[in-house]
Amino acid sequence: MPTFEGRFTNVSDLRIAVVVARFNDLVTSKLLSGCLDCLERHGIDTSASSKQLDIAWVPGSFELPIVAQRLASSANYQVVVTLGAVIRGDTPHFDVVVAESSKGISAVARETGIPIIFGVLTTDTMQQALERAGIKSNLGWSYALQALEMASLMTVLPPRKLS
Ligand code: INI
Repeated sequence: MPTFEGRFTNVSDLRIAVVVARFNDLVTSKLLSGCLDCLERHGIDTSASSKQLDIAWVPGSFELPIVAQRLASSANYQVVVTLGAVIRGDTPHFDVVVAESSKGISAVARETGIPIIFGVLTTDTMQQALERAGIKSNLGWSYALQALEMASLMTVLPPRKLS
């Protein structure tokens, strides 16, 4: 009985795209910093001339799925990380933005077969979002780890034969 697990090593051929929402960029830029720090410490070249990492900025979390879809379907990346922050207190249409973003991101992953990491913070207050983006811990770091794990796991799973 095989057990399939992702690893965090052998990253030299890995190509990753990160899509970041500019809305609440006080939070999302910190998530991005945490994400890049983790990738760099696991051996990914995060320099400006990197061939392993591309970053795309979108206006808000609502736009994450369409850009994740374009990047995932390019066949240039083994995993895509999406980063956003939707804050209930400041957002009358919080539920709409969160639902569209989360449903869209999971649909893209299933459609393309490329793992898309859901790195969208959904909190009641800006304070809670900042706590998760560096004041207490930085979830950007965790999203990067999940990306490495999923990219690796997909290489050891049986190939998709049915569409
Ligand atoms: N986008 C976010 O990422 N977070 C939010 O909290 C937010 N609020 O508050 O509305 C938000 N709105 C913008 C939305 O994602 C789209 O960019 C916009 O509706 C244009 O399509």
